[in-house]
Amino acid sequence: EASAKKAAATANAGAPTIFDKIIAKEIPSIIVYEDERVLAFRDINPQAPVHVLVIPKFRDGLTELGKAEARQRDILGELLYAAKIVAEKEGILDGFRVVINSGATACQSVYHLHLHVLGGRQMKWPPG
Ligand code: DGP
Repeated sequence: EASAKKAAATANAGAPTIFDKIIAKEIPSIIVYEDERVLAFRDINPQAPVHVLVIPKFRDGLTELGKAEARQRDILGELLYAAKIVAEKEGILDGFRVVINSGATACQSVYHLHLHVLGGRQMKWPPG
């Protein structure tokens, strides 16, 4: 299992991030949903009563949405559908927000693509 984890990490282009350790369960997280390719866990710094991050388990160069390639369309769709499953599990299907910060100008801080699923309160628009 350790070598499989190492192989998966090597397949990830770009510097490792804290999310690699969360995927490997080397650091704890509160997992809300998980399948073979997607992991969803609670954000450590929640901005709403529900704040869950949805990430690909194999980053495969997907450091940020702005670097996505056509071959990654399937995983991008899976992440979005996982966001819906998270919203359903969390009981916020009546209204929730999905955010992707792509790049420093958008305040992205972890360079492993992730969707923020936010809800459980009245959201405002425009976002900051
Ligand atoms: P962004 O700014 O879009 O790159 O969001 C990164 C999010 O990751 C931010 O909301 C905080 C969250 N985060 C960072 N480190 C950890 C961690 O170790 N555990 C968890 N659960 N969330 C983290």
